[in-house]
Amino acid sequence: MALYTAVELEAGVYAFDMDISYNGISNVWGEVYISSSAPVPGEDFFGDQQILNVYNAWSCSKIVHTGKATATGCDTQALPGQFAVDASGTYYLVFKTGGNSYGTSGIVLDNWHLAPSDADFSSQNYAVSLSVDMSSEPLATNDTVYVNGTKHSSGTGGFGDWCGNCIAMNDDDGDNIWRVDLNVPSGSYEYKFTINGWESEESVPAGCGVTTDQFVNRGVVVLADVVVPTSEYGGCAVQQPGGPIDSQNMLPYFQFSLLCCGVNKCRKPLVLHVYGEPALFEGLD
Ligand SMILES: [Ca+2]
Repeated sequence: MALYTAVELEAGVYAFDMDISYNGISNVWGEVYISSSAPVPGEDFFGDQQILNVYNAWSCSKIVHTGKATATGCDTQALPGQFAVDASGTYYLVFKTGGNSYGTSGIVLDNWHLAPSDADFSSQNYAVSLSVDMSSEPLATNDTVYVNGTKHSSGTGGFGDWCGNCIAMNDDDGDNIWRVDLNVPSGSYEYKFTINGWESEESVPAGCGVTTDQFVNRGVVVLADVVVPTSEYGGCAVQQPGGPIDSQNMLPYFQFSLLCCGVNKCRKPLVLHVYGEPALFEGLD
């Protein structure tokens, strides 16, 4: 399930945090996203950027926590909860969770807080790991899979400026998962996977792509080292490990008191949505 709210943001850098407590969780994950598109009821949601890995029973063993969501220790980014948006507009702040056991007291969220940050993402390079599953795409012996994408906004670096055969991937172990590790300046990029330069290219599904003019590409915002989940060639990433949101899998208990924002750059929302069901939190302030 997920909870979300709309916020108006100017281009800039922001820090998100909230209070959270849980006790004895198992087989459960919780993540926070920011996205320029709203969640659609009944569909899974991936957002433009994951901004915080709050808890994850598979990759983070901490099962008891009371305090800031950025302090669970489960997010390995340099600046957990911090992110940048490069255009002003309406964004959706989404908390998404799923799994088996929410512990003895449920998971209590409180004091959602989003404020401008003075973190400087402007001049750093980060590692980006990309991978694509070619199992469903027949390849000849000498075929090579490439990444083709945008250059950095400064004009240099990035995803190869759609050059064809600049960024080759490899499948040395022959398991049909092609990988490449890039080192790129922070920023927003679009890209897609191709075969033998531009000999053929995948069609990225609109549901997990970024549409620019008539083109649908994959998108990634690089503000920290990032491992992009493996997608099928021409497909969307498989959500790991939580799987699609299960509407039956509801948290036993939620408590909110406040979502506040920094001066001038965003405003308090009046409505919190439970995955498209706003009435539950109407009038929250
Ligand atoms: Ca491989």
